[in-house]
Amino acid sequence: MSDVQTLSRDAVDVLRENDRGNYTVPTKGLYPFQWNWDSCLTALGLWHVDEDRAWREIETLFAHQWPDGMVPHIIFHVDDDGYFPGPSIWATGRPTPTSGITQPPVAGFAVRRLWDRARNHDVLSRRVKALLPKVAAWHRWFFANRDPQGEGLVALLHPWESGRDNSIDWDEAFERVPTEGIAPYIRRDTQHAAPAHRPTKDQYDRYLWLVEHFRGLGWDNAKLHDASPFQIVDPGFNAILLRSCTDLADLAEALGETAIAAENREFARRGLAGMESLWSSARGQYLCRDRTTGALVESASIGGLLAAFAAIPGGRARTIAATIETLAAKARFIVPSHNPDDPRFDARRYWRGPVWLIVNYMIADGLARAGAVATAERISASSLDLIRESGFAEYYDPTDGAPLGGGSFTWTAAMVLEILN
Ligand code: 9YW
Repeated sequence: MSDVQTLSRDAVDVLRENDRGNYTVPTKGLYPFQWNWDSCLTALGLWHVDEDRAWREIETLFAHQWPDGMVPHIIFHVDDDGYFPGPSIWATGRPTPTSGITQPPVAGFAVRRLWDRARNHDVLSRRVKALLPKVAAWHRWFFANRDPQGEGLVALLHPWESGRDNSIDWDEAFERVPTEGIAPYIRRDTQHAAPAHRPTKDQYDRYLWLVEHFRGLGWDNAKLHDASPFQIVDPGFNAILLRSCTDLADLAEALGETAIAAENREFARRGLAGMESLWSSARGQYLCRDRTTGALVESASIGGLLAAFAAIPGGRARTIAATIETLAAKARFIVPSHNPDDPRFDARRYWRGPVWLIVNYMIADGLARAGAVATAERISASSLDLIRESGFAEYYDPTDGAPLGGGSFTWTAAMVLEILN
């Protein structure tokens, strides 16, 4: 068997192991439910195995969309005490329990990519037409609830929304999140994965304070933004949203849904203009903005490189490619989730240094579109090297490639199928 065949076969095995019929768990034990952006990226990998199943992954997610348009970050399809915080802590009152916050809106991108590859558009068009208004409602929800001043960019109200839970980007803002009064709790994640590779207790206390605070407001999205002491405009998150807006607009246009197309085109136009205010020439990348202070966050994380996923100006994309080339001289594997020169960099702790294949995939996709093909290829090659050395882990140490966090990880396997094909 060739190298490519072996990698593909092993990736398909991981997807099968974690398949629960209509959705896929990120990995057994550590994450036993459906996660939002995991599912959308996983659908891309599933397509290589079973096209119908790929669409079903996304349809299942949207079956649990909230009436106001939000698509929650976790759907608790089954009971499982192995994960904390479970449904009783979130207490969102949904028919199938869900969390009360959202995650990077990669669905618009995924749906368009699946459509572009579809073997038979006639068979799929009814199905896709049913999904389009749901994705559009989620995008509308973002701008209505997370951009109250109409800046064109949306804020995260909880680090878990970013998908980059304990990034250095949140450290300063997190100082302002209290911990007093939170209910006693027992973490489960540290029973499945090494505590030194996970967020700290201090961070968990703050994550939970925010959950309890929002729960106290009845999960009313009209109130949460202004009531949150944590409001961060993350360039990576916004780039995913803006890319999804553009992709949804293209798809809607192709299917004759002109109102959805026009609305999403406008979201993308305003957002891309707004992204300029996050650019840092000194660092050769975008930075987060703390909306509570208005200041840029001096933290060179992968969030500012992931911005290349959206249609940013070509010059910005080329600078990001050059920045990634400098990171390649500092770490054996790219792209580290934080710049190794920063004293806060931690090669093994979750989003404070390790490499994540999903982020690699999105950055490489954006750079290739912008013409920075050599860097895009270098990122993809480094991603496959990690798999060959260390298998399908949740994340990897960029200095030595050690596999970290959960094993047999779904979206890592999905990205391998994407890179190989
Ligand atoms: C958690 C499932 C999720 C991802 C996030 C990642 C981690 C931990 O795992 O979150 O408890 O939700 O940070 O991006 O969706 O893979």
